[in-house]
Amino acid sequence: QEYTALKLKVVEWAPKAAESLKGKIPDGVSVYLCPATLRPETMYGQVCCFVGPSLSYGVFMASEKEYFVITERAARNMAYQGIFENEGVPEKAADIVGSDLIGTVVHAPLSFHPQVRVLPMESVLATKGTGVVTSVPSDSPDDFAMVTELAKKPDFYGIKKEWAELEIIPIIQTPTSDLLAPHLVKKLKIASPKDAKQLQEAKELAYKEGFYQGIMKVGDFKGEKVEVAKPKVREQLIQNGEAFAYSEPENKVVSRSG
Ligand code: ZZB
Repeated sequence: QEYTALKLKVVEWAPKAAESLKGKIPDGVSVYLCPATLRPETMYGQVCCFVGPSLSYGVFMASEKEYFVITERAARNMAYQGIFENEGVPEKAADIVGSDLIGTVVHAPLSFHPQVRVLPMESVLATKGTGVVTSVPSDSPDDFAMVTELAKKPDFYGIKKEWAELEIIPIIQTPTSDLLAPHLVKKLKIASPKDAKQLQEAKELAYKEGFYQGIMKVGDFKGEKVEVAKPKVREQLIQNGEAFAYSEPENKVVSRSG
């Protein structure tokens, strides 16, 4: 699976993160949360960045001046792929649990909302991507369901309501809608992030319709087909040093028949 890993630079740590990282990261370095995405063309619509609250993350040295917050598993893959200056074994500066990252302010490249918050999402898998997920509720049904839930129960999730209420701006026009994810969530009567089966269906529909029938509504490739714009946006992000290519082996499914 070939992902685009985005670099969301930390602007301000949440108090718990600041406390737990104190003295562990050199002064003057940039620290980034690095979500892995298959939809670089949707980055204009980022409204927050999800971490799994109970997942373990590390702060890994990518170069002398840049550190990445990702899972240990992703760091090992990256070290192996030559993404880090030191090839081989990743160098970890600190450990941090997802819940301590919540509330951290990061800079989201290309987004209409240049600064977004780190928010919790229980369904983030430790075994996929980097364990960090950037949220685009206009085009990802999972993300729309989650931000809706967070805005409904901010106290339960230990966040401020306004962190989950950034405006959802249309990014891609398709024959059915310019806000495909909210449209599908409504159409399939998805009530919460727990409706996993319908969310899976909505995701598949959104991928297909977005990719084959979508037209960019915003950005440098406005008016172009998503199919055509996707690699161009990706290349632009990489050229600007705001993203990098990250691939991971397909998860092996253990066959019953051996
Ligand atoms: C931004 C984005 C915008 C995404 C969109 C999707 C969509 P998939 O689809 O299952 O193969 N993701 C990445 N890592 C994780 C993780 N560890 N746990 C849970 N979700 C994760 O996985 C790829 C997508 O799943 C990624 O692309 C990421 O969300 C999320 F408009 O990034 B995406 C219709 C989907 N639209």
